[in-house]
Amino acid sequence: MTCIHVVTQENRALYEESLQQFHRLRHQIFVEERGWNDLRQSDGLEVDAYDNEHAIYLLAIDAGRVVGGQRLYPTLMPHMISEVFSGLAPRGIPQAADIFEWTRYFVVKERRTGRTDCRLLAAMQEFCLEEGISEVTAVVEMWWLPRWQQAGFKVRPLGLPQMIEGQPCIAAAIEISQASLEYVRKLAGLRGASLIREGLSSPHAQQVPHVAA
Ligand code: A1S
Repeated sequence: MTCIHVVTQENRALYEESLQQFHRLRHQIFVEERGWNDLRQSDGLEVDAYDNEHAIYLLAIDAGRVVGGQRLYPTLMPHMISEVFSGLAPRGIPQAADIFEWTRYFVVKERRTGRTDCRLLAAMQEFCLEEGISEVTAVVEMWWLPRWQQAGFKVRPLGLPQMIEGQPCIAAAIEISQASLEYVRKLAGLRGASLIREGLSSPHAQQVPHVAA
């Protein structure tokens, strides 16, 4: 059975093998499948500047195998929108202790039936609600907008779309709410809380850094 595990600096020692799989899958999916060649690494592991002690991973794991994943990162730290894509948010980049950036979202090919996807979306809402996170920001290709709408997410564009590597992309902020969680939980066929927090003191928020912008 697939479960979504929360992995942070605090419990990563329990998940070294899963994290290795996650980075390898990121390379297979983002570099080899999606063609994001700037991310190519000779060791076949996709690791970037934000894979550090502040990153929080929500990993979909089935019988020891990572089948999907995503990353959250504090916006009070320099992050992808502030450092690379600031032009997509011309009226200001949302940065606060309760706003996290959402990146590196994927489901492995064999699980692309929508179910693992909905579980990952529900996990993101559930984790953020539990941690007092009110919004997540993301840079996405435009096809995410109807997907989020179908998932019941409330989305606030941070600017107009721009072409990035031949694809129209947008920066957006997604509201975290009980209503969104309940909506996507139904789509995922979940009745209640679903996150595994092995080896973590709960809630995690005390470890989330409150760093000056
Ligand atoms: C940053 C993301 C942030 C959120 C953090 O009938 P279809 O096949 O057309 O239905 C598809 C499309 O409508 C759309 N879709 C998926 N990939 C697309 C693409 N590359 N271009 C245009 N539209 C695309 O979603 C529908 C369902 O997709 P799916 O793959 O059949 O199934 P599933 O289970 O919903 O999985 C969706 C995801 C996006 C998770 C999966 O396709 C995936 O992991 N893709 C590779 C990783 C990726 O591109 N991640 C997003 C950027 S990270």
